[in-house]
Amino acid sequence: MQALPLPSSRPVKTTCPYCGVGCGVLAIPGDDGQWRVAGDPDHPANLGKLCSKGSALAETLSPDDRLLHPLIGNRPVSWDAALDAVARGFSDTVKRYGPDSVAFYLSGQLLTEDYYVANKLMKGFIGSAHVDTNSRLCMASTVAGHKRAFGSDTVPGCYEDLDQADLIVLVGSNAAWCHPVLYQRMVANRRDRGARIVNIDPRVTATTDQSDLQLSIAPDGDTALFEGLLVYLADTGKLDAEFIARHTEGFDAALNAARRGRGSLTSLVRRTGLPAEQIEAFYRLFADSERVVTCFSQGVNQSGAGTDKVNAIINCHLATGRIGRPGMGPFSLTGQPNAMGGREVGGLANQLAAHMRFDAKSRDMVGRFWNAPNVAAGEGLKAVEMFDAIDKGRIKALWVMATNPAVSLPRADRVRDALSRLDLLVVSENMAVTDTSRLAHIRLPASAWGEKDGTVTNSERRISRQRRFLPPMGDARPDWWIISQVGRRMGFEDAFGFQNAADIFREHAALSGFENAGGRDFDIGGLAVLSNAEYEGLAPVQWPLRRQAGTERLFADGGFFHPDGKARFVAPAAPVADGIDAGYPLMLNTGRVRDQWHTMTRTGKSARLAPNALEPFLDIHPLDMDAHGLTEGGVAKVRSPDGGATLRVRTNEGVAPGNVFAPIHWTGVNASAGRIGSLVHGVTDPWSGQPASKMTRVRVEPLRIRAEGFILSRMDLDLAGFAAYWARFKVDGGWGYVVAHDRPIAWASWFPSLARQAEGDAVEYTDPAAGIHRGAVVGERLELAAFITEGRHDASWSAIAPLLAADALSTADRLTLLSGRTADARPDNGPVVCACLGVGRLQIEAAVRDGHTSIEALGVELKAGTNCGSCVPELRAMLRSLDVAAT
Ligand SMILES: Nc1nc2c(c(=O)[nH]1)N[C@H]1C(S)=C(S)[C@@H](COP(=O)(O)OP(=O)(O)OC[C@H]3O[C@@H](n4cnc5c(=O)[nH]c(N)nc54)[C@H](O)[C@@H]3O)O[C@H]1N2
Ligand SMILES: Nc1nc2c(c(=O)[nH]1)N[C@H]1C(S)=C(S)[C@@H](COP(=O)(O)OP(=O)(O)OC[C@H]3O[C@@H](n4cnc5c(=O)[nH]c(N)nc54)[C@H](O)[C@@H]3O)O[C@H]1N2
Ligand code: SF4
Ligand SMILES: [Mo]
Repeated sequence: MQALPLPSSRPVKTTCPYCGVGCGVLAIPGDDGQWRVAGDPDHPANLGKLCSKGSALAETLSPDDRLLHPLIGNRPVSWDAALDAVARGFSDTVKRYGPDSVAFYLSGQLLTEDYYVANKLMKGFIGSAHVDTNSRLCMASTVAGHKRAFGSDTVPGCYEDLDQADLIVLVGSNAAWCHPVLYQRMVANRRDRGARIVNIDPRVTATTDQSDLQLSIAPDGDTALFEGLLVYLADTGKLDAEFIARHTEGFDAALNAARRGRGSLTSLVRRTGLPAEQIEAFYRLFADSERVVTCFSQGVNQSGAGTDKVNAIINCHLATGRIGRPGMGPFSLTGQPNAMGGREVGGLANQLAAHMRFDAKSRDMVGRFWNAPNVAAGEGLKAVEMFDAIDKGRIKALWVMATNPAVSLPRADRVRDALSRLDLLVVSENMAVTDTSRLAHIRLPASAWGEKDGTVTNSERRISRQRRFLPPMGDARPDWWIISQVGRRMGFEDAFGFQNAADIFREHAALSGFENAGGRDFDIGGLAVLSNAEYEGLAPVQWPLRRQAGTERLFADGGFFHPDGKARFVAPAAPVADGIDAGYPLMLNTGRVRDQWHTMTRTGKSARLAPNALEPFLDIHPLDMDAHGLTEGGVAKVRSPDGGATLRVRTNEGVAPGNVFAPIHWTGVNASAGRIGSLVHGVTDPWSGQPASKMTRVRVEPLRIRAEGFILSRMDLDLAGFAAYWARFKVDGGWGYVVAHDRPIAWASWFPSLARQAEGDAVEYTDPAAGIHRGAVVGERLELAAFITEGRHDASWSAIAPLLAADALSTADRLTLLSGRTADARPDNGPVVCACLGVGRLQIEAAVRDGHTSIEALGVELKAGTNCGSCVPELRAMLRSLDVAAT
């Protein structure tokens, strides 16, 4: 591998490794050797803005918890030994059982170059197509819907459309939290140009806050709603007859099917769960706004009918010719930073490479281009099928890169069992311990954000460079290097001789343009001639990019990628009725919180991001809470036919009765039983194979709590056996834990055995009559503190957390510690609400009491909400509730 020189004193332009908005980031070196991050004002995706997660990136760069050396079992080994073992393991398995006995499971968090090499090795040289990716859980239904409609997986529009639209329809998207910088662009359009926003989501979310119309739709009611819209557009004369005639096929059939499916208004009301007035209000807005963008995300994709939902939406845009023109079009908001890049290289099991399929012509072409002996004969297994095949012993060796399937796949307990049965599990990771890597035979340390180099493609088809500004941590190496080394050791020296990321990118670009006379949408052939220096300096560009500058929008004048150049209307299948199961009366919806990214391996390292959601929770309507014997702030045991989870109960009137909601971020590493994937059923969409992760039937019952409290610790603790329920969160200087016991606490034995996990002198204060138990382990510094109360807990972890961050413990602090405060009675700001600027709940409450009773006034007084704006809905909710309390 050629080592590129590291930049030293100037800011480095790179991109955020989280969501698909793809914000440009400046990494800025400080005099103290620390790095700061800021939004890149020149990047077209964000024009200098970042959200709370992006702003906290510098806090994730520490060596804590990193995987630093290749490990076989738990034994550190040299790279040579590890790579030989991986290559031998895969070669031997292929020799014994054939190419279909091995698989790769990849991720939209790999860079395009990493992804390209992995796909080439498996599909071209090992000769199996069992390469799938976590994008199967994420964007697969959109890919399938795009291909059915357009003949290609093409996002037609660009971000500027969100600035120029008069109506923005959000379907199954909590953009305020999940695509925050784009959402703020939409909000700015609403404020400055008067654009309307319609939010279609079974839940009231932070995205509802700036919407003109909230449609709290029944789960999976979307297809009916958009079929009804197609009929309405036809009946009110809003069709673009010329566009339909010249550029599409199948309109009449789709409209007839929609008329049959829609039935009466009453049946539409029943199928969508929406009042007739709301449906009509939405239809009128859509019909009367020429410039309309429909953004959709996981509420659409993660469904048993996700592909049909995508097509029902696209149908309405094709029927009105509102596609590929400024301010209009269907717009898939992609999840991961490189969800799009993964699609481009063929990371999905049903794609070959460069948006090609497994037809004879494509296989021949790719085989010649790669000079590959063994191009896979046909499609491979999609994620859920792949893990079934592992479960059944048909796949014997698996390499997982940059994803955590033991947490994020449906039926996650079964996935975990299947992984533990593999002959060979190789995991490439940044982190030392994940639920998946715990089961690995071989662990390979991958370079993390800041250390790696390559490209990503965001939601608007824009390719940007991710640049390194740090040396690799420990023995870490870029994923592309690791895969290439294994390829060479498997006997494919020539095909995997890449020296750097630029070599790979040029080959990828050349393949996209190879024998491509315009028949394939993905063509960046124009970039195949970049020199290393040009690649290094590459400015963000949009594809297609045949010979020169990129293309902002596609399809305004047709030019679709079906052989006849026309788009297709697709009539959705009739919905399958969801049977009520009396044993599992509630419908579990799952999704994200504002400040955490997936399984928290990176955002979980930031103390600033933790307080927004400390624990895994279950949001439930107050009526259901009462009906199922739960209490606000209590703990619920949740069960589905596939598994269980234990979650904190929060009432939420924005969740419809009969539904509950839980976040996806907790794992076996950071909670007692927070893995939501263990509950989720295995239903998948018939076209895309994407799991229906938003709709699982569950039942709930209370966990009876006898004592609860918190622990703060400098070291990560093993709490197995110490509490019925616990969850870990980051604090400066160590970790915090909330804990709850379902039995009376035997403090006299409990605390000493906990204290053994820390080094220092144990001190205790207990008042058994009051049910108060407090203990600490102190040395030079505070090592551990545990506060447990029988009954409902009242002490505040945030009041003494500063002691953990301090390098030394003063005598005065030693004396006051167990009373739950610091000696100087440092103000306790409460849990952080505005993560960007670190403003706490108690500070905000005090400011409101002092008369700062508007968002603007709070912004002036505390700066809260003035950076990314994602906490504004929460500030507004606080203002409302404090206002109610005051009157
Ligand atoms: N903070 C944060 N941001 C992220 C991520 C993260 O982990 N944290 N992850 C990134 C990734 S990979 C992804 S894929 C995106 C996901 O981004 P989103 O899709 O916006 O996020 P989710 O919370 O998964 O789901 C969105 C909404 O779908 C709703 N929903 C559920 N069922 C239905 C239904 O039947 N119909 C409709 N219309 N809506 C429904 C849910 O109530 C939820 O509010 O976020 C990206 N951004
Ligand atoms: N119930 C339910 N389940 C879901 C979802 C849902 O909404 N509901 N959403 C689904 C969706 S959309 C997604 S995208 C998935 C996400 O689920 P996962 O992909 O499983 O979650 P991550 O935590 O992002 O896992 C990424 C892992 O890669 C590591 N990593 C990060 N960067 C690199 C790198 O450069 N190289 C290597 N080798 N490793 C790296 C991280 O430390 C982390 O362990 O979850 C899916 N599962
Ligand atoms: S919106 Fe936030 S998470 Fe997404 S790319 Fe931008 S800074 Fe990163
Ligand atoms: Mo995703």
